[in-house]
Amino acid sequence: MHIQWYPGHMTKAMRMMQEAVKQVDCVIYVLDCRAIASCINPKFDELIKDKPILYVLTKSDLVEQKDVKLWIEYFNKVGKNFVVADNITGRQRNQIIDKLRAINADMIARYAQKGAKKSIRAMVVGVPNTGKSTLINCLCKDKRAVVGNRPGVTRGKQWVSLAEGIELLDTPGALPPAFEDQQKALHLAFIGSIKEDILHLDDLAIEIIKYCKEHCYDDFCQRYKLDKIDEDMVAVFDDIAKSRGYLLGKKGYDYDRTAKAIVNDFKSQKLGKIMLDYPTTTV
Ligand SMILES: Nc1nc2c(ncn2[C@@H]2O[C@H](COP(=O)(O)OP(=O)(O)OP(=O)(O)O)[C@@H](O)[C@H]2O)c(=O)[nH]1
Ligand SMILES: [Mg+2]
Repeated sequence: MHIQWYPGHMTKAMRMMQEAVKQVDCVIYVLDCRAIASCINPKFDELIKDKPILYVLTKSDLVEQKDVKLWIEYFNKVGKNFVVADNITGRQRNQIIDKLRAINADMIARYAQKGAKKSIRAMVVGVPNTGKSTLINCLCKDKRAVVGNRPGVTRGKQWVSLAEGIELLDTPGALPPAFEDQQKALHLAFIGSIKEDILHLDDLAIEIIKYCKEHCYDDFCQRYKLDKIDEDMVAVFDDIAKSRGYLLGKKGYDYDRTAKAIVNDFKSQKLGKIMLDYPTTTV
């Protein structure tokens, strides 16, 4: 399976960010805890290299705490500013605001010396569907930005002001123009950052089976009441369809329904709280 998705609206989004970055003091770089390394877009890194960066690791509720700990150790080791967050509870709101103030401390001090108070302007960037708009809504305690569980929900740019003197710029999710590492592209597909229409559902389901075979064999067997995961992918589809009763009359098994079930189960954590990337690669 080869994944490539770089629609026109992403080129437009990158251009908008190139202009906007000149007007901001810092950047909030949103990474999905399930695939932190895959969410790194080298094009963002280039764009924001001169700005203070706060990494917000979202969707921490979708991974095991012991796994997130490995990333916490990593970020501490390399000395990057970060907050692990879950936008469902929004519990880390004050922590994020404090860190934003901390990374802008020099600028705040410079203005204070002149007796002036300046708001902090932060641009929120990230690959699609990582929770940028949801994070902004958590921070402003309102549903100001539109959210949705699919890539490409935010299209234009949108400024949102917080009472604390912070202004946040929501931006559309953008991917790298090409994926050199298809493993990362696959992980992005698994977390819903790639538009489903360009992925073949059965191919994606096969990749999920292969992943589970290596990383969560027992959970997979238990979910579909299988004794084993067969070497032959068609046989795995047959076994699951049989156990689930996904039949197409006398014509055999319903592979579309089987593929859909596998993909949906994976995305809704029915196959476990899976962290796809471990901190072995440089972020
Ligand atoms: N479980 C969980 N879901 C989250 C979290 N943050 C966001 N979501 C969900 O993730 C989906 C995508 O959220 P958005 O805020 O629209 O993501 P985005 O990064 O703005 O996406 P684009 O605008 O398409 O780039 C939505 O269904 C959110 O409800 C989180 O911390 N935990
Ligand atoms: Mg958005």
